[in-house]
Amino acid sequence: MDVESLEQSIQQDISKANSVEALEEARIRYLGRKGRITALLRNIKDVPPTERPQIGAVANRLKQLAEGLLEQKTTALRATQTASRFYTPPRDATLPAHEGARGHRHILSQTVSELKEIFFGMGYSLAPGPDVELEYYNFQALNFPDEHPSRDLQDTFYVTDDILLRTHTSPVQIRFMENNKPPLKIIAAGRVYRNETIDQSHAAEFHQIEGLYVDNNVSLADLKKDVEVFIQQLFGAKTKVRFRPHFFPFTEPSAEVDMTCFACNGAGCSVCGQVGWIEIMGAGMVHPNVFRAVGYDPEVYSGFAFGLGVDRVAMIKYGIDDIRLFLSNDFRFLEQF
Ligand code: FA5
Repeated sequence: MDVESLEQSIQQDISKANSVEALEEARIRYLGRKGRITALLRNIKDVPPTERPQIGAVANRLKQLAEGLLEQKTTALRATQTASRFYTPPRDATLPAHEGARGHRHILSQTVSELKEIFFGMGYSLAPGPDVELEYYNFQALNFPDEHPSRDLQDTFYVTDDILLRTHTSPVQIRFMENNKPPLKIIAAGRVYRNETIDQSHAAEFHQIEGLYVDNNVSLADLKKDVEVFIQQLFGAKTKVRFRPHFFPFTEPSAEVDMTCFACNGAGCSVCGQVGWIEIMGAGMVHPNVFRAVGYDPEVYSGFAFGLGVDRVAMIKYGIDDIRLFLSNDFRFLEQF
């Protein structure tokens, strides 16, 4: 038997073993039931008695060597395994950061904020009002007579006979005037609901901003000035504004307000249907019956009001050709803004 080469291979095999499994294989190879050192010890009985002490001593030394090396290696392997569980690869602080998916405000909320800021800058403050409204505030106090066909102007979602989803932001005028005395200059912003046939420019749920200014000597000229200042701040100083006579039960005289088309500057194009103008809001001088409903004397006070469609403004401003996109929840659309 070549003791020296056996000793060498024990040392090599154990030092090469780099996993618990490889180490176990090495143990079995030398110290297992059929292992080489085990065989050496078992075969002692077959050698002549005079050689037995010498062979026995060699076999025991190899056994101790193998056991010692196995124990050392086991401890070393366990230590690296424990360490590797806590190990995290070094970080490269110069790599660009991962941009996580981040949300942002909806384009309509952004537009409402922008419009509010313009009005705040013009001296208006914000008045609140509910989406679910009494019929009285939405219609009656705003001079829509009972059973009058003017109520059909706005097809209504009724909750009960006298509760409905507001069809416009004008009821906030009544709520505010009931609780405050002039002079007052407010805007109201929020959702409105109409039982409409939906198409490219008509939604059943859309957004309005209402304006109301009441004092002793408010005139139509004041209304025109504020509307003009607002539109020019939003769309640029070159934008022109015109008032077309119209009818609203709660204003007299009433008007629809047009601005020169942002796309063709008034020349006529497909955006404005070749007319050069785009309708942007309804407006007028507060009707005396509205003042009477809130206990104001129409001989003492006068005022103007206007109501604009926020969705339409956003469509004009950002060149969006279908109002339905706003509530479609389509990320490809929303992510553009
Ligand atoms: C009104 O709602 C009046 N309350 C506005 C008003 C207030 C007039 C104060 C006078 C004084 P009108 O129904 O025209 O008016 O709606 C006002 C604006 O809302 C329209 O100019 C338009 O921009 C927008 N609008 C109306 N219907 C829809 C709809 N179905 N979808 C999207 N926007 C609409």
